[in-house]
Amino acid sequence: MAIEAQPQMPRVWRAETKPHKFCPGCGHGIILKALGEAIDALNIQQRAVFGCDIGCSLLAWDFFNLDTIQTHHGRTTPVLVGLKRARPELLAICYMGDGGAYAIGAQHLVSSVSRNDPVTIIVANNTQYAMTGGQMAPTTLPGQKTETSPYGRDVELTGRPMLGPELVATIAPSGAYVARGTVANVVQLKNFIQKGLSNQLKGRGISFIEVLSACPTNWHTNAAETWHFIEKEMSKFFPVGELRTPDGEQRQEVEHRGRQP
Ligand SMILES: Cc1ncc(C[n+]2csc(CCOP(=O)(O)OP(=O)(O)O)c2C)c(N)n1
Ligand code: SF4
Ligand SMILES: [Mg+2]
Repeated sequence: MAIEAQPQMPRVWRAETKPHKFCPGCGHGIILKALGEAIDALNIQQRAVFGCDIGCSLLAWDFFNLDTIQTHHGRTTPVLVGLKRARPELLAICYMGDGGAYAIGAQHLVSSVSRNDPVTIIVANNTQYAMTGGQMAPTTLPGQKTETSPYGRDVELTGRPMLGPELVATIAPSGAYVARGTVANVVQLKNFIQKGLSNQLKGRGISFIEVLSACPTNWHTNAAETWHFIEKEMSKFFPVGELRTPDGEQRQEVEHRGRQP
């Protein structure tokens, strides 16, 4: 039987809202709202492709009215780099957790940064593997208790917390944009994400934004404790601010408090 060609339906862009699937108090929803607002502000809906990883980030697979690809543990970056090479006019947004970006997917991140791939990577740092129940990740703070560090992370045994943006800022060629934002400052976060997307629009180089994010479910914290942990504990190790701007200039305002032994 002959199959009739379907008429091409025009894509309709309209403001919609839907309930999210994250736990109450989760940081992912805040980051994604900032991302959505940045996409709207730049009016790039028709060119943007959203890539999400395995982990709680994948719960965003149907949030945006954008073409979306979901991959596993840090592979979002190479998959979207491939897409960007095939379709350079598209805007590739790679969204993943700290486990995906800095553990099993670390080699993809390093390779991509070395090549200065023109994609925008956003990493939600919640100091652990959240979706699988709160295991220790490269970002777990010294002494922090997780499912796999019940007595607190021993840095002598397991190393110090991974400083993703500092690593990227050190090895990225010129044209890179690198920043660390926080869900505790959404206006600044949206600004950082918008700058990262603009950098890709201008074809300058890779853009990398880490975001300090909340996971009250696995931290076992109430609202006040959650905020305290982000603002007082996490930001001590992971200083918030811009680390590299597209002209290659190193920003000075970031205090590297996390480097202390
Ligand atoms: C290749 C691969 N390895 C391991 C897993 C198991 N796994 C699923 S989610 C997850 C943790 C993800 O943690 P993170 O990237 O930090 O995201 P979060 O859930 O914290 O937002 C792991 C290890 C997987 N799905 N695929
Ligand atoms: S487990 Fe943590 S990161 Fe995952 S949805 Fe719940 S609060 Fe968010
Ligand atoms: Mg995580």
